[in-house]
Amino acid sequence: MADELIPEPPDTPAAPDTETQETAAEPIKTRKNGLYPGVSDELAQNMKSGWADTELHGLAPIPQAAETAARRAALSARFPGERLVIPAGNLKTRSNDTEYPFRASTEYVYLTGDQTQDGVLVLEPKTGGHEATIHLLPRSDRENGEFWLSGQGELWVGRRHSLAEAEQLLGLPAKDVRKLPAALKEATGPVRAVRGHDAGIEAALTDKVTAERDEELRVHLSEARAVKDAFEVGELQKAVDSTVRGFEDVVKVLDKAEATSERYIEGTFFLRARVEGNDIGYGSICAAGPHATTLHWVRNDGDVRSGDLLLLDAGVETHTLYTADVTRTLPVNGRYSELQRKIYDAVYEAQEAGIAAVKPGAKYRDFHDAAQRVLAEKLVEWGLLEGPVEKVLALGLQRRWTLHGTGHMLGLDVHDCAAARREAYVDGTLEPGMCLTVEPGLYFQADDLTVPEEYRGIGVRIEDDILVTEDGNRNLSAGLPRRSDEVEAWMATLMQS
Ligand SMILES: [Mn+2]
Repeated sequence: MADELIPEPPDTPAAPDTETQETAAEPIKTRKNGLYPGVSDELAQNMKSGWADTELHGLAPIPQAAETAARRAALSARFPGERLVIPAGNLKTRSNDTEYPFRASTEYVYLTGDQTQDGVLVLEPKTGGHEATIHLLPRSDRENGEFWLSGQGELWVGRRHSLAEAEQLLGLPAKDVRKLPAALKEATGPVRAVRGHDAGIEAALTDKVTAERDEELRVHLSEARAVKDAFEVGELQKAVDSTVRGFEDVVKVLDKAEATSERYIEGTFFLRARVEGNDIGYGSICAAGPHATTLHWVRNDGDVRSGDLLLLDAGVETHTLYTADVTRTLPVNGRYSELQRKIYDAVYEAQEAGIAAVKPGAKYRDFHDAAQRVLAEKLVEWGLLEGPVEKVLALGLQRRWTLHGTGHMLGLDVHDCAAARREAYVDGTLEPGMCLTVEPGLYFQADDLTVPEEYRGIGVRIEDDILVTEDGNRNLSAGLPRRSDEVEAWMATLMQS
């Protein structure tokens, strides 16, 4: 997915989510209106008992338990003597009493490996460091009817882990999150919280925190994620491998997409994402024909026509919430036209130059500059811009058609590490373990009168996920062909079967 990071890096924090959220501390809504018009004392009494003890014992810790402990230790060392509060977030209303699928905050997942809604990680300062505790909703109470009368009761939404089970899985002491807001209100001493996820927790801390200090916490957690550990690299490879299969799925059904619309492509990729992973990591961009020139085309409701290009930008998110971010621009009928190939090959050449510039010790900007130079050269060569190339690059004139930065960090977030300081990211230096996308593109809008008519409505982007290694880089998405002739051969095999 294209990001605006270069040449306009983010230097202002994203607006916090202001959506009103129900907090875990508030009384739980019951479904007595309509669904449960009345509950007799006899039924209420009956529902309290007759349930087996399903407590699980001897659970193995999650695979990344050692890594999450190391990340908490690094966080503890950065903010000694301060209470640190990292919420998972709450359900968000879609409409009336339906909610969007829950996705825990990246900071919380990074530090705990847990994905439970309403969870909160607290690092409590102690001499010599911190004690980390996870605060979660316990199993539903059967005595007071919460189990079956509350909309968030386990009978409605499914069994939760008990606090004792969560302790075994996560390697952390677990407490009842419903008691946390009151405890945070009473506690004294310096506090920092990650904002934007849990309004109830923020309300409990409102007179104890400042925006500047909370932002330092967010920035630290963003920068800490830049270098991936071995577990994370493995998850990113899984995400990419599933994404490769999702692209193959799409090529196999291009005839069905032609008979219907871009929606068929979106649905086909999502099937792979949901079967093999948790979800898609971002809204799939399934852009056929001139839609390819709209950078974030996610309406995906247009026609798919033979002779046009399909720009597919999509990524599977794993069960641990790491996402791939891959783009291929494919001829719908399996063969690039002469002009499509000329533009595609230019973008390919730019991407090759960009990937070659990804290595430890290189400046982060180098791969962007390398790719932009190739694209500027092509635009001058084709007569769309007047040379010399140096002048074009100095004035940024190529950007009318290159539009976006050439890549971004990738991880738990598709645009990972977005809160990092400039000097740690856009103005920083590549290190082994960093993972980033290289995704140059050329986009000729359908109404662009400055290019020959035949260029109009053509958009090409090629995007791969590149890991910085000790001696250079590794293309995690090398399983998908990129060169135009290889793309055609790969498509021919899939379209025959
Ligand atoms: Mn991207």
